[in-house]
Amino acid sequence: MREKLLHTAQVKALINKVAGFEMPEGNPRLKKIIERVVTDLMRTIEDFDVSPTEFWAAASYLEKVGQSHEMGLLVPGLGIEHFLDLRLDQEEREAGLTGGTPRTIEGPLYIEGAPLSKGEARLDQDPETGEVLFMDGQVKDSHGNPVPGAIVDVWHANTAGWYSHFDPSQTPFNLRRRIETDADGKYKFRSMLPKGYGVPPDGPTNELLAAIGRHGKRPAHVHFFVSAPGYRKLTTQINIDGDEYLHDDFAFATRDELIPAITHHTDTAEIHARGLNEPFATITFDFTLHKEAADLPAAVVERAHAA
Ligand code: MBD
Ligand code: FE
Repeated sequence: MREKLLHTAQVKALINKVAGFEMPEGNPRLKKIIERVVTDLMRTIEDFDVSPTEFWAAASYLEKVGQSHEMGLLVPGLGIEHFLDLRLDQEEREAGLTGGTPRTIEGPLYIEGAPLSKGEARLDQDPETGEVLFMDGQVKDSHGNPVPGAIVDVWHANTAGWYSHFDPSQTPFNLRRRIETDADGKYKFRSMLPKGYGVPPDGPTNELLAAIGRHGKRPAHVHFFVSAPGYRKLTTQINIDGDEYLHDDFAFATRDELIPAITHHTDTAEIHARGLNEPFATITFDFTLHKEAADLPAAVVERAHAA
């Protein structure tokens, strides 16, 4: 067995300097985190006998992830965004907060400032072929009382699996709306049933996933931020039941409570009553929000958004 360099005084001294421990300035917590990350990286290099050529391939890889703006894909793909959710869940549980609609990851494709309307909205503004979706529900507090004036901020992919803003073929804010709940805490919208998303096939996220035998597909889903004054902001998604990737999401966002029943309506009279000529789908889904309270982790996650 070769001696582990990491255990030598020389490398310990090196890491000590690297992390800034010898300087009075700087953030002490950050120094400890840098020490840990650098140590773990050196341990990985040593344990797996990573060659300099391999190491520089990894460094260029990360540079490419940044240049391709795919950090927001790599993070969920490696399960880290879901892990951050699990930690918030754990902190809330420890504070005695249970029940309510489960959170799940935001993902990288939210855009601020979608059109706001009261009670209802139509999300699809670009012409598409697919199945019309009517979704409705109620925002409630943990006692089941309606929360009027809540904002349901909803966004999803089109029938080809692409999101407006990131897909230049769609008009701004297509399939993105904010809906304020009515006096009964209710919201409803009309849209088109989305298709599942796949990471860009030629991008660095897919490159890594393929290299470890994985895919970059998500089941069809609809994203939500639900917020109301005095309540904890809920970041969540619903999945479209029946999708082949429902329990094989590259981003690990599926949760059993987030797969509402979907009804496909084929009755001609029902179709005509909706002013349609083709079968359509309906989903009803209620959101339960927790009251904001002291000693809870921040429910609002600050992160950079494309704009
Ligand atoms: C998405 O639509 C998404 O929601 C996530 C988490 C990652 C990539 C694309
Ligand atoms: Fe998404």
